[in-house]
Amino acid sequence: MKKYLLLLLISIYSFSTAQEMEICKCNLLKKSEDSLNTFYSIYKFKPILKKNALKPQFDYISIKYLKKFSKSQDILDSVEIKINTEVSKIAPDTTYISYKIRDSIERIEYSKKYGDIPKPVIIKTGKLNGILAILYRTRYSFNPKYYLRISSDNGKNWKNYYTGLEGYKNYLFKSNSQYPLWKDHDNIQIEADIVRMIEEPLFPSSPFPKYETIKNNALITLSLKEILKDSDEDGINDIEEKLVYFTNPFSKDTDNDGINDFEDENPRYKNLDNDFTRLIEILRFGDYYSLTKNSNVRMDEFITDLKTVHEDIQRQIKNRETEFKPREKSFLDLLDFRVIVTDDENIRRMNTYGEKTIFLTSKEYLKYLKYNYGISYNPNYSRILKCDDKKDTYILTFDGLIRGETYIFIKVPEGWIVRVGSRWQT
Ligand SMILES: [Ca+2]
Ligand SMILES: [Ca+2]
Ligand SMILES: [Ca+2]
Repeated sequence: MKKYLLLLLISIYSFSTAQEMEICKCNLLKKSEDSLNTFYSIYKFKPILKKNALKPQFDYISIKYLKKFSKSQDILDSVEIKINTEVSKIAPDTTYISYKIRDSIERIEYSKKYGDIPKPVIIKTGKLNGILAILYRTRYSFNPKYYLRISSDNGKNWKNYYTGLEGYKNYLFKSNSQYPLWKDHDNIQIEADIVRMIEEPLFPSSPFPKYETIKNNALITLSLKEILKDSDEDGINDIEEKLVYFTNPFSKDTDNDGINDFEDENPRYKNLDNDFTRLIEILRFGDYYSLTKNSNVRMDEFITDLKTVHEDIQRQIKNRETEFKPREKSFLDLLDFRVIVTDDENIRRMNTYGEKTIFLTSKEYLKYLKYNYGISYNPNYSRILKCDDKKDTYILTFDGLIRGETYIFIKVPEGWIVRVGSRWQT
């Protein structure tokens, strides 16, 4: 009788454990600290203190406050005005048409350039003793970054320098500043509002963060000595290598693969090509896993065939480009990148198909967040771990901006059987 009771208890217990645990028992995953889940579960957004926002972020920055200053509310975004004017002429529920309008106006406006920088992103230009400078911001809407582009030969050649500053963190540079950009040969200056984020973006309900202005009359001076330092002359200044890319500021080619840090789409890790990298590439780049046998969109179980993964993904990308014509590439596109957080060596070395990607370990990511806004939208992969109780079976968790999944992979002669164990979505 006792024996039956025990059996009954065991069966109740195993029935109530999570579905993926039935397929895969993995102690390492339970103990693992490389998933950011724990980090997110205790993370709570808190605005930085006002007094900290007022402190200069780096020692090459100095701030003074002006009696007479330009007002940021007088800055007109001429591209947005043009778009709104055109969109207001159509029926309110035609999202697709308004998207088309936005796209066509942006294509025209962003093709107007000063040097090689599209005019809409330029904050201010200046010339001193024949040296041209452009202060501009990148287009990424969550964390636009401020850069300086400089030419000593009247615009023939330009060099690019990250200022270490992100839009809104904590300076909103003013394009209507009355002060000349060059303060003197060693310093540039720009008027700014000092702001702090008071509400984080929340997807998908409120995708834009909210800000509060703390001071509206600052004049920020940036000392060029630090900003112009590009020790290894790979085109990325030391500040950006240290704070953004986590590449080696003293090596042109951090991962030693023959491609220089600036052009390398995965500058920190040499690409690998094995069954694991191909599998992750299918999950990440295969359109809705369509590179699989008998596949429906987002099936919970499918078999991957690994032989032609690279060619298949490339073909999908080509097809997409004929459907949606990509915009003319500008210099700004070269500064665009993604961050993927993972402690898995194979995932860090996957092919990224033209998407500049910075792979960071979970530890590095916490450092990255000190200088870059990034909470909640950079995807995180756990390590691919072997299940303790099954042969050739592995488990992986993925958490992204609006969805997350746990995968179980089983190695079979033709490729992998992939099971989606559990899934969340906002
Ligand atoms: Ca460099
Ligand atoms: Ca470098
Ligand atoms: Ca390289």
